[in-house]
Amino acid sequence: MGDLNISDWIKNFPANFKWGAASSSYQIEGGYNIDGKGASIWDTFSNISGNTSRSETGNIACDHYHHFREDIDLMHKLGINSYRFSISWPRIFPDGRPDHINSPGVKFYDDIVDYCHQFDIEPIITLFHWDLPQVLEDQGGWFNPQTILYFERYAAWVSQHFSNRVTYFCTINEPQIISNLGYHLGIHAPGRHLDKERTITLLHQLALAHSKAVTAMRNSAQQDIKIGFASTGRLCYPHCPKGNALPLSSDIEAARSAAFTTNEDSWTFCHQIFCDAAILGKAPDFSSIGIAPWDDCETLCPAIDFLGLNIYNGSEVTADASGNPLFTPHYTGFPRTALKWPVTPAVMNYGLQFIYDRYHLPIFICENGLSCNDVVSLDGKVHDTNRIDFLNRYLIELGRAIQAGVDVRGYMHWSFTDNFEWHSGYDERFGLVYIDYPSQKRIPKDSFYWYKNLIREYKML
Ligand code: GCO
Repeated sequence: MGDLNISDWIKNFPANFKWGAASSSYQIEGGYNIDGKGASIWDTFSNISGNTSRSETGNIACDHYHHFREDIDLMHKLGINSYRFSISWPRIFPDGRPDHINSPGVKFYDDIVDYCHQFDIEPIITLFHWDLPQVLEDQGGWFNPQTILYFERYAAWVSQHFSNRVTYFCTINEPQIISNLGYHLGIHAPGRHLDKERTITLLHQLALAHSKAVTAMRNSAQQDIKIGFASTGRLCYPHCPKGNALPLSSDIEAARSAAFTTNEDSWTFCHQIFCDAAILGKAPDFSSIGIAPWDDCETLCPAIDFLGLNIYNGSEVTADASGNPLFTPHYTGFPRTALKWPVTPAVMNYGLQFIYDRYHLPIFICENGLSCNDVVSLDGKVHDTNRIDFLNRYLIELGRAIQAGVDVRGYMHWSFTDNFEWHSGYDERFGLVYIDYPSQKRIPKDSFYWYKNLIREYKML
């Protein structure tokens, strides 16, 4: 059977599958200082010259603040049934405190949620996608217990206000990246350079904030809601022989072991450093880097309903004679994205199986996609054949994971439109929709129509 096309796999996808796309507030909204919005650490960080590529900022971004109806009209045209976006905490609570609310900010998100519902697009809200109120950072940020209290109150407020129209919520996006890039390497906001111990402490604070938020949201919700968080980290996959031959079981187990081994080169970019605590109530293993285990993990794991995974690529592993993992170097000319990330579709199958076997939670792919050097061709279209091939390959592997028994509930493509790629600025284009930034014109790429047709095929099953 031909399995080189997702059409051959689409029937494996479960009923009521959420076909969506994702974004985040700072990367798309713009309107960084209008209508009462407070400053976030990303407003501060990106407006310091030199902190981002060509000192680009999210001050305007895709101006989603003024174009959100046009964007949601395009989502309707795309045919997605869910849209994952994040709320800018300081747009609702300008200084982070729950006693100072900004009504225009609330109205913006009310309008997004209500307009999505007009087209039967299910909103999925992320509470924290990195834009911490600057006022709170100035008061010690996540190290200050008051910030965690305010996050808990913010989460409770969002749950109470939106839970009559929103069912799915992510508390925090990628705590691993927040701690590593924002607080250890300092290439993301707030640009700190903490040592390993303080970085791991920061990660613990995020786990504490997550746990408090989950409980507060459940207690404030108007109806039953589903809560999770979005995790990222190194995942591994076994050497996959050509054709339909299965990998060696020894390679599969070596890849599984490597995926969850925290060592010197993976201590900030792995799922288990957050998920073991937040899901299993187990202390993540930091012994390889000389950090003592957390002693309160049983308090960090209130039950959640799903695990969000942001998966882009992984590492191939084989087993040596003793069964120990050996990482396969990429051959010369290995396929890569515009950001030079390797293209490794098999990780969407085996990486997902390893995660599911360890955490036993329903899974949402909260992010998957690639940056391409997209341009508008002379015919006025954007022929992003690399993205179509990437989507086809990764979704086939997602189909294999589902066939292997992984409970996958949805796929949110990263991203709906091109947007601000953090310290890399606007060169990196991840969208299904091209943004011409000077004019803010939206141009659906060829991949938009490919994804649209796939979703239509699924609906016709
Ligand atoms: C992340 C963030 C997104 C990125 C995307 C591409 O995973 O880093 O969640 O905001 O833009 O993943 O890097």
